[in-house]
Amino acid sequence: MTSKGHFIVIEGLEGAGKSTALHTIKRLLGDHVPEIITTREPGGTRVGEVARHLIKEPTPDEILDARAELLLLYASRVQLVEQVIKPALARGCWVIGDRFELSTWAYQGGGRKLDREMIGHLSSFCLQNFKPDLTIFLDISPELGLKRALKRGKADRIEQESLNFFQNVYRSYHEQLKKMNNVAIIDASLPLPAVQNTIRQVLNAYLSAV
Ligand code: T5A
Repeated sequence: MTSKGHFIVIEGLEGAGKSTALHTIKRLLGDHVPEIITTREPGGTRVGEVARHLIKEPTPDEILDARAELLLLYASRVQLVEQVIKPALARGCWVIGDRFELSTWAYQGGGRKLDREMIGHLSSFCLQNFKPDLTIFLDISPELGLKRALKRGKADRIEQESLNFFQNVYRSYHEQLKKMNNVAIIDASLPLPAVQNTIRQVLNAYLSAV
C-alpha cells in the first residue's frame, strides 16, 4: 500500500445511512492506515458550518434563492478542500467525507434544476478537478430514506422539499454515477449488518489495489 493519503466519499439521499457508514469505514480502516479524519458537507470549517446553518435552517421570513444555496455550498467546499482535506492528504492522512460534489450535481442540478453548465464552471473554478479517490454511494429510494431520516425528528429546510424533488435528486445521482470512475454502489435498503458487510468487501478490494 502507498503512503499517500486517500479521499473516500460517502454519498446518498437523506437517511441512506451515510453517517452510520462513516463510523463503520473509520473502524474498518483504523487497522490499516496511519491517520484518519472525517468531514461533512456542508460544514467542517468555520465558514462551512455557517453555510451549513444557512442551508439547513428553515427561514419562513426569507426564501434562500437556489443560486445563493449553490454558492454557499461551493464556498463551504473550497474552504474544506483548501483548509482541511488537501493538508490532511499531503501528510498521508486518509479523509472520509460525508458528501462531496456529487451531492451538488444531484440536489442543485437535479433537485433545483440549476444550469449544469454553470455548475460545471463553478466546479472547475473552485476545485480545479480535485476529486475523491473512491465514492461509495448508498443507494436508497427517496421514500425509504426520508422515512428513516424523519424518524429522528423535525425536517430541516431541504428535508421539507416534496417527494418529487427527492425523486429528481435520486435520478440525477444515478445519471452522474454512470459518468464516474471509482464508484461502489451499495444497496442501502438492506439491514445494517448486510450494508456493513458490503462496505467491508469494497474497502478490502480498494486496500488491496492501492
Ligand atoms: N446538500 C449537501 C445539497 O443540497 N447539496 C450539496 O452539495 C451538499 C453537500 C446536508 C443537506 O445538504 C444537502 C443535502 C442534505 O439535505 P446532512 O444532515 O449532512 O444534510 O445530510 P443528510 O443526508 O440529511 O443526513 P442524514 O443523517 O439524514 O442521513 P444519513 O447520514 O445518510 O443517515 P444516518 O446514518 O444518519 O441514518 C439515518 C437513520 O437510519 C438508520 C440510522 O440508525 C439512523 O437512525 N439506519 C438504518 N436503518 C436500517 N437499515 C440500515 N441499513 C440503516 N442504516 C442507517
